[in-house]
Amino acid sequence: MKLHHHPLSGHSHRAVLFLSLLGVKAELVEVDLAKGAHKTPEFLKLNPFGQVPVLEDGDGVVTDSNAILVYVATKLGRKDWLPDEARAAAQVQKWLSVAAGEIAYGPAAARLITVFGADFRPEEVVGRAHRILKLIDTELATHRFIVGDRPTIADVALYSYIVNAPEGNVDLQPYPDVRHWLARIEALPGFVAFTKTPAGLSA
Ligand SMILES: N[C@@H](CCC(=O)N[C@@H](CS)C(=O)NCC(=O)O)C(=O)O
Repeated sequence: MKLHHHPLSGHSHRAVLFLSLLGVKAELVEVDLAKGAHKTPEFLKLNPFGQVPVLEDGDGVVTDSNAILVYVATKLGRKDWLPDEARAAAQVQKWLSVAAGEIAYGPAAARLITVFGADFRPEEVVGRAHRILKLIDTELATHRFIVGDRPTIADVALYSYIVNAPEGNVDLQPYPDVRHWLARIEALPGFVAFTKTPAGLSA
């Protein structure tokens, strides 16, 4: 497998982290976003959205971080990471939606302002980040991972932009259960960290 990624992209980190947790040796290809390498005709053939991450597997191409998590777990038959029992599967899907929704438009967007100069309203995205972090903190008070006592791809999808939320001026101090959960993910065999940037509260 070949993964096109960028080291400061949390969406890319989801895929890098999951491959590493599963012990899958993938070739990592860094896409130079600053130089617009993701908008070249060659890259747009791989992903017409012009975004990382992109996974190539033989003749097949999978785009979108959460789709990559689903693909890799399914291909490797890892029902521990992507359960097929109805209720657990629905729970995993719910949190993947949160990762693509409130997390992308909350802590990820807040970090885009401070790290990449994105033109979002800080009060709006930081407020959204705190609303979802409070809900996640409450959820994690009763179980070790987001869908129970074992990690799933939902934890991987949520992790990257939450751990680096302080870079977007989103303080994690009010969320002790979130901080303990981050530490539990970091203790998993094969864990690889998301690159830190001295920005926001992390400066
Ligand atoms: N829904 C996509 C979003 C991916 C995404 O937003 N990637 C960013 C980097 S974190 C990107 O490539 N941005 C460049 C652009 O949109 O032009 C996913 O989950 O992979």
